[in-house]
Amino acid sequence: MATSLKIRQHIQKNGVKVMVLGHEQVGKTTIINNLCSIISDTLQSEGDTFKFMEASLSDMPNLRKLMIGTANAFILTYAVDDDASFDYVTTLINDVQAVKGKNTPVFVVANKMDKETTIQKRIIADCVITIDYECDHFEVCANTGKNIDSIAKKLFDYYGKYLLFPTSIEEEETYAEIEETMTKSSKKLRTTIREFFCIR
Ligand SMILES: Nc1nc2c(ncn2[C@@H]2O[C@H](COP(=O)(O)OP(=O)(O)OP(=O)(O)O)[C@@H](O)[C@H]2O)c(=O)[nH]1
Ligand SMILES: [Mg+2]
Repeated sequence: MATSLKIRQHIQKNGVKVMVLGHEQVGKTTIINNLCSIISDTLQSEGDTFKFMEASLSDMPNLRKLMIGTANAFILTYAVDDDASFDYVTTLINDVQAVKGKNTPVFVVANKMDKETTIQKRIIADCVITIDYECDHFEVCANTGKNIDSIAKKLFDYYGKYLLFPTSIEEEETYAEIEETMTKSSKKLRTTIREFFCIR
């Protein structure tokens, strides 16, 4: 089946599972609460199209890998006043990419932008995340909700199209696939008949 159609069916059935990971106390729950209210305002429904799961899991690498396998998108959070939480995010990126490959959406979120940090630190963090790891990087303040909407927008960029009706390209792909399947099965039927009647 065409890949985009498969993704659509999976998402319409199961929703988009977004895993929010990071060190303890970096603001994961506050970010999720902000995202849920933005998403329910945007979609005008309380439905669970986007399902957020939160985990710290610093000490349970096997469980972390198991949970990573079930998610569709990742929000990896650190706090700008906690250097260890940034280092942990880089470990998480490696874990996510090892399990899900490089095409899974990974959004790295620098939270607590209201706290003190330097411009050098911000630039280095941005280069590491966007250039070395090729992930999206957002600077937010979950306490005030500042810039959380850009994370929501990015989630919609990736998965919004699967919540709408199929595009004409997807429909064409499906028809082409049905035709191909029919051609294959009619060939198989012809061969079976020929074999049955010993026709060469
Ligand atoms: N200054 C500041 N504090 C924040 C911000 N976001 C969250 N906090 C505070 O950080 C603390 C932890 O926030 P949570 O959202 O519970 O963090 P968490 O990562 O879910 O924490 P655990 O689940 O316990 O690991 C709370 O006291 C929040 O008020 C922020 O943008 N700025
Ligand atoms: Mg929490």
